[in-house]
Amino acid sequence: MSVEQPVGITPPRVMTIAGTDSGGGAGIAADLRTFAACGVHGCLAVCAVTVQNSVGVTGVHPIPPETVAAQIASVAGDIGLDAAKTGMLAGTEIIEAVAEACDANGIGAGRRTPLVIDPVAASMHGDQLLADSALDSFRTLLFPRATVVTPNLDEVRLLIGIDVHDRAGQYEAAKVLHELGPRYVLVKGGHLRADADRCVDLLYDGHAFTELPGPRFDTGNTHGGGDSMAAAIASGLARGMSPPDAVAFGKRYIVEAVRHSYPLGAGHGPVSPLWALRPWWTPL
Ligand code: PXL
Repeated sequence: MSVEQPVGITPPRVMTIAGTDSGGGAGIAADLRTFAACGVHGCLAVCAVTVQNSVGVTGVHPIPPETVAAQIASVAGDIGLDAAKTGMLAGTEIIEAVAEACDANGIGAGRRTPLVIDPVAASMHGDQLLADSALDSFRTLLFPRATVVTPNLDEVRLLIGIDVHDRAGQYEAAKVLHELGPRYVLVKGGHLRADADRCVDLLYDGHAFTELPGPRFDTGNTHGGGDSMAAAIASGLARGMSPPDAVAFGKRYIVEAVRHSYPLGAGHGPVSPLWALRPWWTPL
């Protein structure tokens, strides 16, 4: 008998720079499950700890900005990163620290490590996850560094003051957001009431628009959906896909995650980032 050799090889490495959700539905919990489902190794820089369940958020505790930056530098300097994404960043000081850490560690559009910015501002209950004063830092410090930004329509309204009610509004918002500097803008259509039976996301690269249609599911269990989609896009980028291919990959992924969403607690349940997991614990 000899000892066996393990068979693992290093997967693509992706970092989420985001907040925790004690209910395990959104934020870093969703991102790490998405990374696992997309075949990449997930690393994390915790920016805030939230106290929340399926009904709402009752506490937000930001991490010191220098600790956020140190997590990024520590991982980038040793493990290396093939993509990164941001989620809940809580406030201006953390956004500044993240922008500086991205520059110092080769993260951002045109650099070694592509960057997906999900401009998280509020939970689906309307609980604030970003200080109002931080919106400007998002626009000026993070958008110009982004490979892809992935706002939903609430975030579009907060960021650029455009209330989108129809497809034409989605196009207009994409153009205005692109002027803030990201390589690609994905204006998600999940909150568009005009689309009763489908959900059309719109990708814009400054020249061409691509509509990504998908089904709409009759469910309130979409907690963590935006996080998972951005994490899947970052995973696609880490796997070497072009941004349009990574966004299409993310769309395919999130449709299934919402199809498999489930009730949890008395409020909004989560999407299921691990929908693709084969249940190895049941008999084949
Ligand atoms: O889904 C947005 C989001 C991101 N990050 C954290 C959250 C939420 C929504 O509740 O709690 C930590």
